[in-house]
Amino acid sequence: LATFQWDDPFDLESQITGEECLIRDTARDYCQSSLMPRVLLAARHEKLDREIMTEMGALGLLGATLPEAYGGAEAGHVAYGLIAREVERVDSGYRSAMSVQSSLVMHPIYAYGDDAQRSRYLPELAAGRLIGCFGLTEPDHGSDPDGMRTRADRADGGYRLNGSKMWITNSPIADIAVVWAKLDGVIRGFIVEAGANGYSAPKIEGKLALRASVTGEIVLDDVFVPETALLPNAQGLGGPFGCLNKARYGISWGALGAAEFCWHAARQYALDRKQFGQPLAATQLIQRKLVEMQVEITLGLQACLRVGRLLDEGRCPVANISIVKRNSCGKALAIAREARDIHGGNGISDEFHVMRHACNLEAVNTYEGTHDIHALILGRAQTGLAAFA
Ligand code: TGC
Ligand code: FAD
Repeated sequence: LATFQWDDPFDLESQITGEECLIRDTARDYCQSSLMPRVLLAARHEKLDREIMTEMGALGLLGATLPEAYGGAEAGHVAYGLIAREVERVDSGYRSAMSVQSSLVMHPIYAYGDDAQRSRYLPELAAGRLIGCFGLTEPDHGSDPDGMRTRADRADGGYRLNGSKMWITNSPIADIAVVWAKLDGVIRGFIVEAGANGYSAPKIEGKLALRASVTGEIVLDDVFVPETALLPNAQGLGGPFGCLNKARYGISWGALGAAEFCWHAARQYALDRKQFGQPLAATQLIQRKLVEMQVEITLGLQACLRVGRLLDEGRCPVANISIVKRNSCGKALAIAREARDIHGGNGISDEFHVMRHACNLEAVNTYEGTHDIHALILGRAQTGLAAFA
C-alpha cells in the first residue's frame, strides 16, 4: 500500500521537473534562511529592506520567465509559481515586491517594449539594481480601470502626463514606474523615471496589511517623458491585463504558500498545546479544521499546477486564471483566520506569524481583481452576460 503523506497527499513533488525542483529549492533556502528571520521586525516597523531586491536578483528570482539575454532564467510558469509559493510562505508583502517587479514591470517592458527599452531596463531590473512599480489603479477607479482619468498629451519630442495613481506597490522606492494613461482616449503604457520633474510617489502610511511591503501613490503633475518612454506594442486595456494575467497566476501559488505556513503552524501548535489534559489536536473540532486546510490546499495546488502547465503550453484561457486567483486567495484567507483561531490568544501575537498572514491575505484577496470581480469575470465567461454595471 502506498503511504499517505499528510503534507503532500497528491505527491505534487513528483509532478514537477528536476529543474523546477532546483529553482524551488533555491527559493526555499533563501526565503527560510534570509527572509524569515527578518520578517517579524520588517512587518512590525513597516520596513522593506532595499537589499532584498538585489538578493533576489542575484538568485535569479526576478523576471525568472524572461530570456537569459535580458537577465531572466528562461524558467516556465510552473517554476515562477513555485518561487511565489516559497516567498509568500514567508510573507505576502515580499511576494508582492517580487511579483510586481517580475510580472508587472519586466513583463510589459519585454512584451510591449522595443529593443532599446528592453536592453536599457531589463538587465538592471533582473538584478534588482532598479526597482519598478505598476500604476493602473486610481483613487476613483479600482475595479474599473477603463474609467481612468490619467492622460497623456503630445508635447514637443514626447508626452506630458497628468493624473494620479493610488495603492501602488513599491512606488515610494521605485526607480521607474510603468504608468497607464489615456492618449487620444486609448490606454497606453509609459515608462516614467522617478527623477522626472513633476513626479512624486508619497508613501501610504498606516496599513494593517502587507506591512513588509511599501505602498504609495504616484502623482503626475505635468510630467514630461520623451517619445522613447511610450511602450509601442500595447494599446487598450489588453495591455495592463496581459500583465495582470501573469501576476494573478503567481498570486494563486503564493497565497497557498501563505496558507501552507498557517496550516503547518496550526497543526504543530495543536499537537503541542494541551487543554483539558490532552493535545488540542486530539479533539474532533480541531482535527476537522486541520483537515479542511489540508483538503483545500491540496486541491488548490493541483489547480495551480494545471493552470501553470496550460500556460507553458500556450493554451490557457484567461478565465482559468480567475478560477485559481479567486480560489487560492479566498481559501488561503479562510485558512489563515482559522489558524489564528487555533492559536488562541497567542494567535494575535506577531511572533506566531499567523495573524500577519491573515491580515496580508485580506489585501491579496482584494488586489489584482477582488474576489467578487473574479466571480463576475467567471460569471460572464460562463453565461456570456456581463454583470459589472
Ligand atoms: P473588458 O471588456 O473585459 O476588456 C477590455 C479589453 O481588455 C481585454 N481583456 C484582457 N486581455 C488580456 N487578459 C485579460 N485578462 C483581459 N481581460 C480583458 C479585452 O479582450 C478587451 O480587449 P479589446 O481589444 O476588445 O478592447 O473590460 P471591462 O472594462 O469590462 O473589464 C472589467 C473587468 C472587471 C474584467 C476588469 O476591469 C478587471 O479585471 N478589473 C479588476 C482590476 C484589477 O485587477 N486591477 C489590478 C491593479 S494592479 C494590482 O492590483 C497590483 S497588486 C500587485 C501586488 O502587490 O502583488
Ligand atoms: P473598488 O473597486 O472600489 O471595490 C470595492 C468593493 O466593491 C469590492 O468589494 C469590490 O469587489 C466591489 N465591487 C466593485 N465593483 C463591483 C461590481 N460591479 N459589482 C459588485 N461588486 C463590486 N493597483 C495597481 O495598479 N498597482 C499596484 O501595484 C497595486 N498594489 C496594491 C497594493 C495593495 C496593498 C492594495 C490594497 C491595492 C493595490 N492595488 C494596486 C490596487 C488594487 O488593485 C485595487 O485596490 C483593487 O483592484 C480594488 O479596487 P478598489 O480598491 O478601488 O475597490
